[in-house]
Amino acid sequence: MSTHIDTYAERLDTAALKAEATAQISLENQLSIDEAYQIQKASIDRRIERGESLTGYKLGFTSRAKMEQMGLDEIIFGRLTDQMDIKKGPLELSNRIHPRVEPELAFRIKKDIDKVLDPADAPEYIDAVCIALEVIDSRFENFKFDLADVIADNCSSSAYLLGPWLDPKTDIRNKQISYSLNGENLHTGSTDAILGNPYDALIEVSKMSIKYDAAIKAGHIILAGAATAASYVSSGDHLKVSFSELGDLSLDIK
Ligand code: OOG
Ligand code: MG
Repeated sequence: MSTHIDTYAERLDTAALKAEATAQISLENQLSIDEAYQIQKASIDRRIERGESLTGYKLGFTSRAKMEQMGLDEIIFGRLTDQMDIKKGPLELSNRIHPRVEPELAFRIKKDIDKVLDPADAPEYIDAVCIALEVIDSRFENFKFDLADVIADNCSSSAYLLGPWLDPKTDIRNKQISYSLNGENLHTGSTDAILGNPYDALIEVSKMSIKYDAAIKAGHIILAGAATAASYVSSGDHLKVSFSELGDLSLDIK
């Protein structure tokens, strides 16, 4: 593996470990998208060498709200580890830089995905679905990045919180989402804001998996991407997201 891949992987991994922002890589080096995914993989491999295990993958920029908020419009994918699962919370701020929280849906995968799925195949691969929150925490200064930067930085992944797993046949289409912080409504949206149909997240992640040789296995979790913009959180905040009949998720910020 070439050294600049390892050097940047170490730089991003260290920034996450120390909760200290680093300069955008794009200010000094225009990485290709392939190189950015190699850096992502190498930085997650460092976590795996420290004892974490891969729990699945996430998609990013699957809704217009997110594309507009971050100024990027290509779908990206990142890797999730067991250490990112914060169960019920609270969210610790001390080991993060400038976290933001966003509402998501998650799928649990029933059998290994070894091809690009089409919409008709998707149900066979879904073991369960749930409502979820994702905590993103760019390792770059001022939460600013270009496409290659954010991919190298594992798509800003920091933590996730999953609701109870629901029957895979649960209707997750077109459910109203309302996101409030300390009792004040910040964002509203719909589960269909994710790609126009959240099941399409499985199609997209299967394409990424084949293209970048990132095996999706039975039991893996897939985060479909945020349905609304993300919001910064600070110590003492109480966040609540309701997903209509699918339920509510709350998170305290410590
Ligand atoms: C990149 C990650 C995007 C999503 O759900 O769209 C993402 C970022 O916004 O920092 O996780
Ligand atoms: Mg997300």
